Amino acid sequence: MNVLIIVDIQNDFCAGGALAVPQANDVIPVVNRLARRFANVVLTQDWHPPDHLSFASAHRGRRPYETVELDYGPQILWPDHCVQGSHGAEFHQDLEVPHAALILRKGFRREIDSYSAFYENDRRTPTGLTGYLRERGLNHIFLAGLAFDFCVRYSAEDARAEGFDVTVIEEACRGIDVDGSIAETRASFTRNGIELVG
Ligand code: VGL
Ligand code: ZN
Repeated sequence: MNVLIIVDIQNDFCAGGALAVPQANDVIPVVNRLARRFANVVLTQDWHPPDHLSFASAHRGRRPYETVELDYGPQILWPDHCVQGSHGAEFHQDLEVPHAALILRKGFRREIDSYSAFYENDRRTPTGLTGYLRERGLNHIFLAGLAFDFCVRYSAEDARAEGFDVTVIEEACRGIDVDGSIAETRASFTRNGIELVG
């Protein structure tokens, strides 16, 4: 059975947001239309405490888009974004998916970022999403949302590694592109048997 996972369509990733993804707002009507074709929909929501270690502001002398070493390996630093309870963390008001059955929040632990909807950035701490999808018999995952080269990418790779069939719908995604990360994402999808359509 199919499930659509809509990744992080939140104010901070849209126009005027703290970590705005170029052309992010263009995907909202595309995603709304797409979602109507799926009986099963999951939304993810980036959801950080105010002093999250993925924020450049949490590291003295560091700037956004620099990379630092954290306990679990390299971490790109971001502008403060998607702070729990803030306007920036809310879903964009034009996102219309009333039948979404689950909202999965991620990145809520101060010490670990979580791009993927399945595992935090230590690649070991599960979010519980695999169990949810398996218990519900949802074995083919379609992905849409923001950002193509971070949260969509890591979610797709982990989903594939967990044994799901994975299709990423490119016209329903937009990327950030840090140092060629969009091209790298496409190459990784090809290598890993992740279908890219649209
Ligand atoms: C994301 C960077 C930081 C994303 C989240 O949703 O792709 N990117 N936090
Ligand atoms: Zn984040």
